[in-house]
Amino acid sequence: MATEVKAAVFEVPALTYPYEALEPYIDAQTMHLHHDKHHQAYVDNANAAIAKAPELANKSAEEILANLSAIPEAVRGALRNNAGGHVNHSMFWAIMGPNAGGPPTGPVADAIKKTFGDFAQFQEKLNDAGVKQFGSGWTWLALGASGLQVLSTPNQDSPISQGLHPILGNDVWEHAYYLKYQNRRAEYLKAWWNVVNWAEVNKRYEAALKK
Ligand code: MN3
Repeated sequence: MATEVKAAVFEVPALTYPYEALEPYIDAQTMHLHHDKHHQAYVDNANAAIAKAPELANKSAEEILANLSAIPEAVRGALRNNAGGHVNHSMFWAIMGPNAGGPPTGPVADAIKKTFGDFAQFQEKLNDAGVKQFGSGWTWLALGASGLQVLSTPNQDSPISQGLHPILGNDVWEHAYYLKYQNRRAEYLKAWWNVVNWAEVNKRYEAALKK
């Protein structure tokens, strides 16, 4: 009997903390909808696209995003949006946590200071990029050939597709904040720093330095 080889499929990673753990900055209902419904939809849509292009089944979502021009045109847009959504949100859950926030620690703290002057100037820059991102998107700290940089991207576009390594990112889609903050995106961006897990951000920074 032939062994059935199951194609690799993407899965939503479980949260490592309770849904209510980021209160009062991010409410439990937003976390439930965002993690269980929105992220699941990106994963389902990415898997549906892979099913149409099974030659991609052995590629990681990051590999797909790093070279979108190599992806068959029939599924390129779907994977840009949905593999992007999967990678972006997987990072997002990981870089947040309870009993977090405060000033950065470790090597990323030094790099932020060196690049942006101090933490406050970096926060202002990242928040500003988030406020100015028209419509839906993300605001990022990413590592590139010339060091750290702040950028924003529309929709679920990943800095990976620009040859950058995302270190930290905040979701400025309305689904990330609307239940609690309504139209007040700037207020959400400011509050979000209270849930940043710098230990995890440092892990990503140190991994990116080696790439
Ligand atoms: Mn989102």
